Amino acid sequence: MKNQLNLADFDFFRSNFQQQDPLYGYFSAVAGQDGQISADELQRCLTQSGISGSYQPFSLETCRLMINMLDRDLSCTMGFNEFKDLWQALNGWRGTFASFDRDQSGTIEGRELQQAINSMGYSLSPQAMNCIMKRYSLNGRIPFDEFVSCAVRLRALTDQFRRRDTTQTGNASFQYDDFIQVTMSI
Ligand SMILES: [Ca+2]
Ligand SMILES: [Ca+2]
Repeated sequence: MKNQLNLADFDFFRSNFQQQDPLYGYFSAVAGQDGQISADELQRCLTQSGISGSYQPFSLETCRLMINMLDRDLSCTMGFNEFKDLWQALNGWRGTFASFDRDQSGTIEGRELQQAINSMGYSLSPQAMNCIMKRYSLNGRIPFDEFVSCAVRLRALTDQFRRRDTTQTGNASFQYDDFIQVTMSI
């Protein structure tokens, strides 16, 4: 009689566990045979899932960003665990967006953005907030998909920065090539 689990048992349990996850059926239907979600599959699935509600669907560019941000195994596609992380993050951002869209215009404006960003744990100067408004708003209004795009980049850039800010003082030094790699891939 075996009293120790071997790796094959572990894989069996893990895949059983995944199959019981309600998101898994959905994930595998979207991912198809290769078991990975690409940017265009993600776009289709997010549009069909209705996660953006009455807001405009996500652009392919935003979908690509979302995959890059969570692509821990650097496959350029999204596996099940990465998809679960995304699902959780998206629900969080949708909640933040809805709760800070105080006038219920379906878009986030200047002061609402400041509060939303603070609530996500970032503290940015008015100049940085201005840059974000300029980059993501149309006539001073930020729609949901742009808001998600902004949240994705802010999170990914902050992660990259913190990894290099070894003394945790808000200062990091980048080599030129490293800086280009970080900013061009996000
Ligand atoms: Ca991946
Ligand atoms: Ca609003």
